[in-house]
Amino acid sequence: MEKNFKRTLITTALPYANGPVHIGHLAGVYVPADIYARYLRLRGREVLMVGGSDEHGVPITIRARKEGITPQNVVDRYHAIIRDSFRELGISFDVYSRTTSPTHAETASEFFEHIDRKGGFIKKKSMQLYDEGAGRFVTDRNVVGECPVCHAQGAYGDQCEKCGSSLNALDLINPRCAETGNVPVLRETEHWYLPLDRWQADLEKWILEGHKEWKTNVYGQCKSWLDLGLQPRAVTRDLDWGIPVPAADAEGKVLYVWFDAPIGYISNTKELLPDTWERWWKDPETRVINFIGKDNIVFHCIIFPAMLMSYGDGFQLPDNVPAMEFLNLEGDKISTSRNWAVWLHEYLRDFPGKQDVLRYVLTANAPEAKDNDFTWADFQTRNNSELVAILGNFVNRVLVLTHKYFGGTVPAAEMNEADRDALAEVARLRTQLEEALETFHFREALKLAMDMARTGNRYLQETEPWKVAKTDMDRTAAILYTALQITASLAVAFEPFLPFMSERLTRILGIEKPEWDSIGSADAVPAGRTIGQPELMFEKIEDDVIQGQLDRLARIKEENKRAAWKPEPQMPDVDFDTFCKMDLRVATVTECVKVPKADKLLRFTLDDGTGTPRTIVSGIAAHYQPEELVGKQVVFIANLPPRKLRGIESQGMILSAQNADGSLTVIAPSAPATPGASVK
Ligand code: B3M
Ligand code: ZN
Repeated sequence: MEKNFKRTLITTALPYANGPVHIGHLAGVYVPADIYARYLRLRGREVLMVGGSDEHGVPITIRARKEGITPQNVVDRYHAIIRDSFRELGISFDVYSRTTSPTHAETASEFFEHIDRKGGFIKKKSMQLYDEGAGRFVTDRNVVGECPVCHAQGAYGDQCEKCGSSLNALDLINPRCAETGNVPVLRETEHWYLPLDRWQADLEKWILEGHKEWKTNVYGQCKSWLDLGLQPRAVTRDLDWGIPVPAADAEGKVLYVWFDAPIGYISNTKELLPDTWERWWKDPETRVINFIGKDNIVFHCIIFPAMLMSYGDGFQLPDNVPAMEFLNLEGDKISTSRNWAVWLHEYLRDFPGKQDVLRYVLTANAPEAKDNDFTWADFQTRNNSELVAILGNFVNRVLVLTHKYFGGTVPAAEMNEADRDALAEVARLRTQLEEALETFHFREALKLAMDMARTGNRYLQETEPWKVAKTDMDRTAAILYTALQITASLAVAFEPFLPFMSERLTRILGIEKPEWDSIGSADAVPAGRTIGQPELMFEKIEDDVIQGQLDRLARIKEENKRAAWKPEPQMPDVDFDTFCKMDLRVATVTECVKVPKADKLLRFTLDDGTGTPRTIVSGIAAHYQPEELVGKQVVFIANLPPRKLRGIESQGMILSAQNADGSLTVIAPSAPATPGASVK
């Protein structure tokens, strides 16, 4: 298992170009993959990091139809946003392409044809739902109806969100097409299937015996799929958006998005390296690592490997698939459709120059072994009490003191045991850091890098150069020399995590090419070198900035509540006579005051046309100031038996509407009506 590989190919799940990327994508895939790629490069290893947008699939066509634009318009828009925001966050892709590229169409088609020629598919006829009005087959996601399991309404063709059951679209009761509302009919269709069952034994051997070192969540998911017994999976769809199936009798059919997307890793490598791409895919000395989220495990560990095996020709299977769990936001599941997310492009706009802070917080909270939560309060604390108070503080003190005592020139020094111990501690942490990174334990790795900064702070606290400088400049020189070496170690050790800080710090220290092995070394910054002016590496983030983000989320919650609101179900019928017994009338408010010691109650005095003022107590004080109602007209029920509320006799009930947000609106005639007029 422990093989000596020559090079590492890092692939990152291709995000769907039907929306921007958010912190969940970043924490689960792109930040850890980038840390790993940067680390390997620092160690001088041969690395390629491949990414790109996933531009096919049903959600893109739904979005396009909703907005009245073409699917190509949708993916053009989001591909640009995603690509640019990744770049700005410093995700160091060697290539970031897209699955609508010509190279990809060619590669994916050839992949299909090759397997087809080898007899690697089977063809099967089946009945599928068809929308005659729209003239197309309805995909499982696109049909809604009554759940056959729990009988909830609004279940999707592939899943009921009420009871969580996986469904077969054909089993839905009273199915309708979600977009058109049409009732679908059954129509026969024929598709290509990848017979996964043929690969069952090979996959078991490869994963269950060969990759016991995989993360427990990944290994466990694979095992349960394999234990269930693999079934043939359709790899084509009846759709008009996607790569046309390159075969006879395939009119109106495209490759299933999960067939074409992983091939995107290959196409994108090819696009970057048209002549040498095979080295990265077919050489057993290349180690392939797939960074993905947990919902993509089966596709990367079972289906794509079965595709690669079917193709043959030396394609290498991944050596590891370090899938992450999910990141939540303020206690709720991140959701693109509910806009419940921190979007990367918005973060970059709201926090210019703070890319490293986001990278830091997402790594410190990476959902490695279980789902985790991102909160703005934690974001602020980690910035203020870790980045500013520990790392920034150490670096700043060292740079400032070097300028203060030695005019910015690294002093020559005679190190003592304490100095050497401090550097030895940093070197020891480096070994642990390597171990953590090599095994994909990124949170632990970041903590170890932070421990190096803590070591630096402790060293300064113990040696107190600001005191020693009053009596012994030789000793001060040795302390600052040592502290500068630790600073150089930090600049390198943090490069995978905080590349922007690292870049500034190496520039200030005059380090041209950061090298991993220099961490803990005693001569990374030689005596006699003049270093740059001190700069603050991190700034405090104030409460009002955090509050602004929390307010935004609160607004989204409100909007979602409103959007999800549904009118109450209609009540059972009443006969007309019963209705006629209700005496509804109009009145003018002549007086309205708060009822003392009752938060909710207002006391109304009404002119109901009888000449005798009528008193009604109503529970709407939370929604109206009493003054604003005086002079207005209301509708009330006159013939309810009087009721005592807080000692006041209430003679009827004022009608109001209960809104989606829970507020109440008093019902009034649309134009002035005669006080006492009956409402018919
Ligand atoms: N676009 C699904 C996702 O974003 C899919 C990944 C493709 S990786 C080849 O979760
Ligand atoms: Zn159900």
